[in-house]
Amino acid sequence: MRYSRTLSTVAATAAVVAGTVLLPTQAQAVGSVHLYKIYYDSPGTDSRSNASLNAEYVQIRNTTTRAVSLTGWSVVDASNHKYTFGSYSLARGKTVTVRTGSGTNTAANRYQGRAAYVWNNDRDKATLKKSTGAVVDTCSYNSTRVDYKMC
Ligand SMILES: [Ca+2]
Ligand SMILES: [Ca+2]
Repeated sequence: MRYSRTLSTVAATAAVVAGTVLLPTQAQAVGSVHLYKIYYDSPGTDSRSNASLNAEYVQIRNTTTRAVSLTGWSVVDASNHKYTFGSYSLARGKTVTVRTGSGTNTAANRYQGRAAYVWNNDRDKATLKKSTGAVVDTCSYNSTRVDYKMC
């Protein structure tokens, strides 16, 4: 028992060392910034109240190991309604919620400041673009049976 425990301790130590050594290489290859969820039919009657508008949102997640600047990035719908991020950095492992209505921007919530809905209740398509216009991700849905889409 003592011998095998020593061996496993050595193995575990070696794994930790190997992991540490490999981490910088892996960090660049693992994860992405992507569309995560679209909540397109806000709960209840679509009254266009600010609360209802803000219950409609699109989420973007950063699964990389580094903060990613989204400054100048945009999200557009199928009709080319466009939201462009101002100065903003999405921390590693975090999700940002881009709400349709008005509000005060925070790290977790950004506001499009619209008076009408963006995400159609039946079908639509979100496209996430870099400031260069390069497409990072897309997410489509075509259903009225559910109120949101996990991308
Ligand atoms: Ca609704
Ligand atoms: Ca739309």
